[in-house]
Amino acid sequence: MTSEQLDQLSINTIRTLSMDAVQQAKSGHPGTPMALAPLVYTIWNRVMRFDPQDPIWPNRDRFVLSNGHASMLLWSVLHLTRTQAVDADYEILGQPSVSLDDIRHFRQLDSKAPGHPEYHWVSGVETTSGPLGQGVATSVGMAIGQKWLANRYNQPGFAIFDYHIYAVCGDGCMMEGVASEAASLAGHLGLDNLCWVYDNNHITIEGNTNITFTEDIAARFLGYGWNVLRVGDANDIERIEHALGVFRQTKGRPTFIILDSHIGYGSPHKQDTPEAHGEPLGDEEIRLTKRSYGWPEDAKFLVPNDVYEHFAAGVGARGAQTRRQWTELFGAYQAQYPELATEIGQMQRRELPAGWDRGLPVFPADPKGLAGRDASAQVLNVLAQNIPWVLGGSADLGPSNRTTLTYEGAGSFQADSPGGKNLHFGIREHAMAAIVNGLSLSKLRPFGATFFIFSDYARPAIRLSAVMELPTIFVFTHDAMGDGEDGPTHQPVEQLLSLRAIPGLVTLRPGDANEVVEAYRYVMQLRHEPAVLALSRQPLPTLDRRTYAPAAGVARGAYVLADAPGGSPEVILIATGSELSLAAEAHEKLRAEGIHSRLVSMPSWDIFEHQTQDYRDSVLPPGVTARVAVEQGSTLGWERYVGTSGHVIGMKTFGASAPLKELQKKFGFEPDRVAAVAKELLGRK
Ligand SMILES: Cc1ncc(C[n+]2csc(CCOP(=O)(O)OP(=O)(O)O)c2C)c(N)n1
Ligand SMILES: [Mg+2]
Repeated sequence: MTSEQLDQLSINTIRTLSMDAVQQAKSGHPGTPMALAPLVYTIWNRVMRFDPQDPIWPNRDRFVLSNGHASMLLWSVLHLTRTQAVDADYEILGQPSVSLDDIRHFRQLDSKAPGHPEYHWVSGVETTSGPLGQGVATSVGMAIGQKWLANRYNQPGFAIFDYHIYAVCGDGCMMEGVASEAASLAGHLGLDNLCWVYDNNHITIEGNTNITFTEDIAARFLGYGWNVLRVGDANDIERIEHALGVFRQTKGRPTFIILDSHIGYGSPHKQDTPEAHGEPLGDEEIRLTKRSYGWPEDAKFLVPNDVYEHFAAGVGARGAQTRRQWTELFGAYQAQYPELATEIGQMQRRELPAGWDRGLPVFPADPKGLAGRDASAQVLNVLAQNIPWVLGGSADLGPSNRTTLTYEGAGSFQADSPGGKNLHFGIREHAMAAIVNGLSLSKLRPFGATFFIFSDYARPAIRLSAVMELPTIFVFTHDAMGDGEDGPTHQPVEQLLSLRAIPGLVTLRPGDANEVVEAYRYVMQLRHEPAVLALSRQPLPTLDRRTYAPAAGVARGAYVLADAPGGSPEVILIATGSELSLAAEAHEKLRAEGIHSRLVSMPSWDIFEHQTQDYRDSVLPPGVTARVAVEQGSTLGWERYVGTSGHVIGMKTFGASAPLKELQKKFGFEPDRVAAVAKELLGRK
């Protein structure tokens, strides 16, 4: 067979596997894999430095399929390249990442060929995608990550990190705002390690894009400062390879390749139709399409042996060689730069360096206290110095969030200063969270920040953080009505509840400066869970830990801060964040009146839910049903802890624009009210 014939055979294998898998599953998206098989073939077999034997080799090129519905592209190449499976401890398991049997069970329970690309479920998937726009936005984080890693770790003669990031996207990704936010920042930062290929097929679900999407996309990306290329025929693999070569030569800006394609390519009745997007072709149409490819019409899930060999000779051989060279290089690097090499190893395994928590502040009791955001600033500055790969920033609210790293040498990340640890995301919350995901996928330890209310703008990417089990950190300040005069648009109500509802996401709302320290201490040790810190804008009294229990209790999600005599309360007060000191005052008032109350600080439902039943019962004894929860957020959900005979002092409406003191009065966040509610529950006046 000539090499052209082998190319074609490989491309048609991807196409027919995709068609067969979708048909078998009676669900999925055949048309785009049929159209983009030549592109994905070219990227993988001709260009990418990726070793199927070690899919987590740190200097591999990254491939992101942002139009995740075309997942059969990924399952096909992972299978055909015989990419190996890796487990959560980064051990290579000696079995394929995606077997032919997985492909036969496309979209079925337990198959390694699920509906959309799932990081953490299938080795070789670099990021979870499916919500359109997320993949490309995440790829910008990967590109920032590569630049930062190269700046810190590359040394003369040692290009330890010089990989590229390729992302494929469709009309949907290009319409989503998050992609625009991310592309704008990528252009500003001149990320020349990043290449997006846009599948310009003029088709989305509702029909031709002339009903929705008629902008001049080339002009748009030129406007962002990208290098814009066009390949007019998605079947022309030489042109595709050439364009990818131009990308690698281009310095100082990212590359955008517009690829004109035909969805459902080769299908006599479905090509260029929206039906090809998301419906099985049907047995008869599959036969006709296979005929048009010159493929055996009745063969199903056919992989000619030559195709495995062709991939082994292409990406397999190139990947093995580049990884071998890199491994040798890294050996010499270890000898010459042992500390840097150790850092790389720790980072790759998501470990913390020795002494990572050295110098974390301990705050003395102080009735005037400190704002959550100010305590956080001190902690972040310590952590970022102790852990070289902690970096992050805010969506233009650094001065308000207090997330700017201010120590000598922290620096700002810009095109000409890629070693900076302060990232400036601009007013782009959604892209910020996706970029934070991309940085975390690059094994850095990133944080992103904004006002808590605007977590809504970042939420889809925070959710993906949890889906992917990434240890990202989101620092959200102005977590309640503390920004009083700004009014209801800026006062979170349902945000705490909505984030608590995301499985696997650890949401923490610390109640004083020492709880902020302990919250960070807990979060830093997470390896597979993202975390949200909801912090106050206004000062909160720093509790006197000689009379109250130590803040280390934060690590259990909730703990008894102060108790009734003999540890047998008649009423329990539960509070979080800025309401903790208020509940503490109420507790003192009740005590002065001879009422036996227990004060519980509950900075995190999520962590508390993971404690043993014994521990949970020791904090909230089932026999004590008079319970009051106080939190400046939606009351919804607190029934879980106060039960049917308890009471929640929270928000049932939006807030209002006024000074905080007046808002606290209007909405009932006052010690007297808390004490009064407790007494009412006990039937006392
Ligand atoms: C954020 C988001 N909105 C909606 C969808 C549902 N959806 C999946 S594919 C698709 C159409 C995508 O069109 P395009 O990107 O052009 O893909 P093509 O059919 O050309 O492959 C839509 C609306 C989604 N996956 N993500
Ligand atoms: Mg399209």
